[in-house]
Amino acid sequence: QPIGIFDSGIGGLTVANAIRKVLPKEKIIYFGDTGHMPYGDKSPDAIRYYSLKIGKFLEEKGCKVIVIACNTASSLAYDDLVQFMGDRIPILNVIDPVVHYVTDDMQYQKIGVIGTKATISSDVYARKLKERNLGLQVNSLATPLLAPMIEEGFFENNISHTVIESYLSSPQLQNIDALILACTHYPLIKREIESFFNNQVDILNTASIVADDVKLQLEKLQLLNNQSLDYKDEFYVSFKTPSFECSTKIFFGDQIELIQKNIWVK
Ligand code: DGN
Repeated sequence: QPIGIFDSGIGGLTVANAIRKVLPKEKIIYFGDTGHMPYGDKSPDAIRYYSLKIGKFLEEKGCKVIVIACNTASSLAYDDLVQFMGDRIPILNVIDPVVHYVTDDMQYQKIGVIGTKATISSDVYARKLKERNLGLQVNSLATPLLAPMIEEGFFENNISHTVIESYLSSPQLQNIDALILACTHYPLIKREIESFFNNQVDILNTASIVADDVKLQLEKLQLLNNQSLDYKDEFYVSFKTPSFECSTKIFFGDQIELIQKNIWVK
């Protein structure tokens, strides 16, 4: 049975890629809701509706677990997915593993969080972090330009340097010990962020933290695939363009074939 992974678009491929590295024997079915992205500016109800439809699609595809590889959907739709289908299929989000990682490491006192408007206004990171460590100072900042900028291929160039510098110079992010990249697009600008902080701040690569946790959860649930099977991963999008297909290379490492799938009308 495959692992189902979904995101608002192709940014979640950074998580799919990290999962593929730690679990090379697992088949992946990915759904990117490119027809509705960006989720970061949508209403909470819309994000919940899209996420539930995608969850149902992945369940019908026979997935043994669903990984919400999108911070925005994890912030707003995780509880709904658990409520509507959690008794049939385990649901994993990208926030809890990072919260555990940060709070198990007691050296941090002041943490920064950057993500989409929807993720930051949900305040879910600050709430979950403080539930586990009341003394932790959490400063969040919405950085809505970053995901579209990366998706357009603007990273490691003058434009991305300027945008990143302008956001990270914000007073909220001064004197932090670590920064959570609370958007699945951001691993691509990790190096630029590290150099902005002169490598003095831990920039948390959430994709690899999530992938390690997925492995742990599958072990616990005894759902790991131990045989070497001949399988082919499947990548679906709700709207396909040549530019999306091209961009898969920057997020996944390899350029992959995308299949357009309408899951909204039956
Ligand atoms: N990939 C989404 C996330 O992690 O929040 C953000 C992309 C978007 O919808 N702008």
